[in-house]
Amino acid sequence: MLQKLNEVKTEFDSLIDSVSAMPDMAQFKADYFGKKGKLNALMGGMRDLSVEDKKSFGAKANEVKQDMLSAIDKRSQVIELEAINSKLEKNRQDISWTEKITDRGQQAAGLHPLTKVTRELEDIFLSMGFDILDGPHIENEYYNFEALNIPESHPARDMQDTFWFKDKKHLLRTHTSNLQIHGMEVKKPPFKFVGSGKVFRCETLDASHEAAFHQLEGMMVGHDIAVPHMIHFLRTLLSEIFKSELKVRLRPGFFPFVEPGFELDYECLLCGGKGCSVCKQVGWVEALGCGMVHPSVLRSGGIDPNEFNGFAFGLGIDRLTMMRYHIDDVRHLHSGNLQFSEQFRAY
Ligand code: FA5
Repeated sequence: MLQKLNEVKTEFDSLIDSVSAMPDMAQFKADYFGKKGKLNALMGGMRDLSVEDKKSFGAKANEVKQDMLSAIDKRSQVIELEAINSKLEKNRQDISWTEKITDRGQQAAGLHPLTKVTRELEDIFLSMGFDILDGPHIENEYYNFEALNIPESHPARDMQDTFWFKDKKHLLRTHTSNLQIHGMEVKKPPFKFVGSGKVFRCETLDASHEAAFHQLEGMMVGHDIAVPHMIHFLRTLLSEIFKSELKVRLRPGFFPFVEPGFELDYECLLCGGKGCSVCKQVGWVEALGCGMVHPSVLRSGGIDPNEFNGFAFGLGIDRLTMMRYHIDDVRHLHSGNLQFSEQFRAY
């Protein structure tokens, strides 16, 4: 019996390393340990042994059994590891292209010229003690028109071609003047703030007109504020931005939310005032609208016009950026063309 046990063990040892897949291992295990397995068959023969021999054979058989089981475990682990490795090998991905990307050289990112100018404008106003506010692009009639002294039937509503939502109550703001109302709702006078962002108009596009462009709104409310205060702030702003005196002219302008109202033009820096497509051959470019805040607008903001007054202005950031960097068409700014934007990285 012992000899047979040794033979079974020797055969087991010589075969186990040739088992190379888990289903085969299950069969191999059953060949020895299954009901009709070789080890079970041997155990069956124990019936004929003396008690003494039964004991010693039983102990030996158990020892061999444990050895075989742990050999099966070990071999199974190897088979599973090999299966994982071969799967990985089959699914190997070539990611050497990532090295090729870095080989092309990494380019430093840069800010868009509009972002640069907006940040400069905000810094200038911060240094003059203004706060910075933000407001929604999607507005209702009240903030964009009504509270700004533009009632429903007012012809001024047609001055800015509006993108309306289907509900006919919401719109894409046509100017940043909505910030005046939002600002007055959260601030107690005296105050001064600016806020900038995108505005939208259903415009015919040309070198100086975009349908989605940027404005910076400013508002200052307090006691005894007069037009010269407003001119002082706007002059300071322009000379800081252009780092030199710029030829400007102020002319009367109509906006229902200011009285008196003005428009400020600067000499076209692209043609030096001679006339070009940006200034429509007149030598001047419309930079901003401004004026003394209309009493009914102050009232919309809960401010008593008998006690407080102030000025407001709305500046076109795109056109200012064009003058600043000598860009001859506003549409370049919105083209998303990297060759265009990259020129400004160094500025
Ligand atoms: C307004 O939008 C008034 N809300 C400005 C204002 C604010 C007046 C506070 C008084 C008090 P206007 O439509 O003129 O005004 O636009 C202001 C500036 O935005 C213009 O001077 C111009 O520089 C710029 N702008 C206007 N339309 C366009 C356009 N289609 N593309 C690029 N810039 C534009």
